Amino acid sequence: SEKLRVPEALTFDDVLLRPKESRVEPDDADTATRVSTSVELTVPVLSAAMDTVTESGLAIAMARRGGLGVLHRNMDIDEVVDEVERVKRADELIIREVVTASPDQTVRAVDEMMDEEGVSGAPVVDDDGEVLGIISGTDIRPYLEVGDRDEVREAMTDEVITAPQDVDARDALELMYEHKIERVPVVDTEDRLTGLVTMQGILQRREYDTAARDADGRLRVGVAVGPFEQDRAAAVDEVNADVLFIDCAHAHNRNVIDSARELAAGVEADVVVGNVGTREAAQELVEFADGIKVGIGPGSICTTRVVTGSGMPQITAVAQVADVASQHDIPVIADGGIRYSGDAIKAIAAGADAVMLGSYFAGTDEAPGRVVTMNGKRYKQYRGMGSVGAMQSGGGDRYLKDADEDEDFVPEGVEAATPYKGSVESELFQLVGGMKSGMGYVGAGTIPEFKRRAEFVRVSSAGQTEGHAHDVVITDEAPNYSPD
Ligand code: RVP
Repeated sequence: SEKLRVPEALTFDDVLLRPKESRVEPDDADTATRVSTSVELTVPVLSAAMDTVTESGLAIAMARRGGLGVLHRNMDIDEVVDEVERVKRADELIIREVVTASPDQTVRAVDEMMDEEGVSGAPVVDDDGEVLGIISGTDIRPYLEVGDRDEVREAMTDEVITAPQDVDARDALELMYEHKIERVPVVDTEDRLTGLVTMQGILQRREYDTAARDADGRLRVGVAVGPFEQDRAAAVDEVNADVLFIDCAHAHNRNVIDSARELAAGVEADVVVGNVGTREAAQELVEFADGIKVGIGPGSICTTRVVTGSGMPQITAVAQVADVASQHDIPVIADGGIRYSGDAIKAIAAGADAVMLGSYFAGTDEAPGRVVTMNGKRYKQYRGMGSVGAMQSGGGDRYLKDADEDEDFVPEGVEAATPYKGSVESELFQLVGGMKSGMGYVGAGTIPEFKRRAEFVRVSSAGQTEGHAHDVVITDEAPNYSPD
């Protein structure tokens, strides 16, 4: 029958990169890429827009290390606006939420307050916000010991060095060196406090020299938005979100496309649209999208393929979309199914410009949720956005046929646990390190060159078994490998 003459579609385990002559040492491989037409990253990795993965904590960590976090949309619009602002403020030169002391507080109260807030000094301001002085641990200690004159007004340094509103890092550092101080309050023309620059903040910005930053030097952040959520899109655009991700399980849908096109036209931010997995879908999206996200059913917690009988193995899906998108110079993001660094670099070989991961990051400290212990091993919760739990707790209409009807869903995801992994820093180091080694095996020093040069070979199931650790008992855990 004609019906049974079907094309083959491949996924990660079906292919390997064919090794090629190389002069590229992994350390020298440059992973710079684009996630959307105007947003560049030094690290081609995104964390998934899921309520057990990306909130401001992980988004800050990702952007500092050159990647991008995409905030999930299981929260109200004002919450996500706060979250965007949190990321945008994280590495700002001028801290805007300043812990202040008042002149008639006791030094003991200020000491406790500074302890609680985790700061080692505070500007002292009057009721109008005018800066009267500055108080630090060193000012307080002797007063705590002696204990007679214990008002802040007595203990503070009142010859306070301030900076004007347009201060830059260089000026601020000069003031700090000249006066041997570690923090400089920023004031308006009437001496009212508008912010604070700290030595620690300046050094921290220097430490993250490959961070993903916008034109004003603030960290970049992505935000997931439903295809029909014009209000959410406008609100996060207003607070300078860098990339909006139209978040839909099947974006090759007329209503979704029409609405997404309108939404994209109304915002300043770049707009990535997904998910899709075919050439025809890509053809539609290249008309208006600034990036295309690929993945129909590959996710670790995703049951779309089993529940609906549809999907597209991820390597073929990425390759099909990239064939079309590359002709229009639109970046492609491979979303879901990545377990190892090798999968990530295979996705790029298939044509993706960047990869998005959920389960890989859900177990880190920076992801929301607490650590639980089962059978003596530590885990964190990880659930699909189309799982019953995620859909019940908010705007999980990604998988709902009718967004108004929030009972009786047909879930397309599961609720699970994933091994606890510690800080995201070492996870990202392993992921990106493995990807760079992959670039070395193919002899490509940059991502665009790698995409041109990479070739696949088809792997049999015997070949796949051979590729994993086999016929041994693993005695020590490797930081980047655990057998499934
Ligand atoms: P993974 O990295 O394999 O854990 O996959 C994460 C991706 O899975 C997400 O970025 C999203 O595209 C998809 N997802 C999220 N929820 C669900 C679901 O409930 N089916 N799928």
